[in-house]
Amino acid sequence: MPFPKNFIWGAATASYQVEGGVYEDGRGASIWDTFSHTPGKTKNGDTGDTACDSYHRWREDIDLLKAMHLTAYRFSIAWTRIFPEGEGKANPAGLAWYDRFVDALLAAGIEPYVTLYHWDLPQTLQDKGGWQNADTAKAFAAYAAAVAAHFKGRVRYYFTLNEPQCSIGLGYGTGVHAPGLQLPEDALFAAWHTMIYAHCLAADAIRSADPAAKVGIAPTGRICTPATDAPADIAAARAATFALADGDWTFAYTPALDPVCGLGWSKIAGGVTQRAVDAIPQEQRNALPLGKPDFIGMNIYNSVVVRAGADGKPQFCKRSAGYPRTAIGWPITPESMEWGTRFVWERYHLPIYITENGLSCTDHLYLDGKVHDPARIDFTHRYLLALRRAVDSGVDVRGYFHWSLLDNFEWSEGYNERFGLVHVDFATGQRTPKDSAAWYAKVAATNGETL
Ligand code: IFM
Repeated sequence: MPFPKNFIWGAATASYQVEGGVYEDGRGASIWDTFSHTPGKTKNGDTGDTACDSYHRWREDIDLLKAMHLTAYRFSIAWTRIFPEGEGKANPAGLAWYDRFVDALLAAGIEPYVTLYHWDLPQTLQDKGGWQNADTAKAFAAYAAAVAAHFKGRVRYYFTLNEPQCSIGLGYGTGVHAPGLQLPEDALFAAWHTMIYAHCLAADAIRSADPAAKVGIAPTGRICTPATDAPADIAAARAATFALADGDWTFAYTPALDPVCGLGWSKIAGGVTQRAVDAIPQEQRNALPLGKPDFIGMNIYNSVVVRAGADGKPQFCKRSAGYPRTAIGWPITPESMEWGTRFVWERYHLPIYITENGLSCTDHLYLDGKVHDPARIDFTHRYLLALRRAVDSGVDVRGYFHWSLLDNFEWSEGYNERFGLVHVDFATGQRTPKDSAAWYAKVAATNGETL
């Protein structure tokens, strides 16, 4: 059975992970330039200086999307190409590059889904406190307004933030991502809040600049799936999915979605974070309704199994020995698609896009010149079947974006992890579609009928 009519099939990337060209056309430095150039921060000292060289090879990327019958591309705009200093005067050369790119996508019949912030904060703003400074939220809104006004009528779908869980949790909490800070809990929550405030101001700015544009946010987070179909296990899995534990609250959907979907902060505050919630200035609380998204983007990779304990409370189940996992070591759990989307739909009642899903494999060119990646085909097949079960049960899922179109710069893992449907030789930039690209092309062409 096919997916619903008008279901969107796409692929996703992010600016710093694929573009390269970091010194071109007046682009300013971002925190990832600084971080990746700091010794010891990324595997092998890898940087995004060249990445997939999409800044120059973008026509090939569009051809690849077309060859896969994909009708949507989720990519991010590099804030520092538009505002090299984060704010102030826009850079015409930066806008011109995205003009060429967006126009070519549209000419190819591919709808742009633009992410405004995929972790590459202008370094100049970081120097003024980054997400610890509420002015960053205002600068983000000004950037969003400029982009929405410029691309009015050409870009219809925006995601403000990609995975605040990682920008804040990993960037300001554990410090394994840029800018590499390790803030105490209250300060961490304050930075988190600035980012949510930024989403709200930006959503408002986009809608003012282009009333026809639709705005979403693309978080990730812990998904818990029930050990059995027993109602008690399902209730326990749902509760554990949205629960916030001190020390682990950054890795949940709740603190990203509750406040902007009208459920407020108070339900998510517990322990240490309650103090920080109480400290949010009234003016910033008042902005929350502006951030109500038109849809939710979910970046789904895996989940944990939960059962109801004797007292009904969630109990986390141990994974079986030798459980299936990807090259990076993440568990393979297709059920995360079904239950994750169901739980988020039940809680927020907003349309959902799967804005990321995929895996890293140890892909290489075989003697026959091809890249055989049966693991990616099997993984994606299983996750899509699970997604269709959710759709069949009434969850409003509008589209699926595979992560990623290309092998690319995997942040602190450097180029070690290959997530692409298309293999990239990082020495030459040569693209080779993997077997999974041909397989996914059939899925897209038949709207999932072949699954
Ligand atoms: O590569 C990342 C992406 O930038 C954000 N979501 C997860 C992907 C795989 O780790």
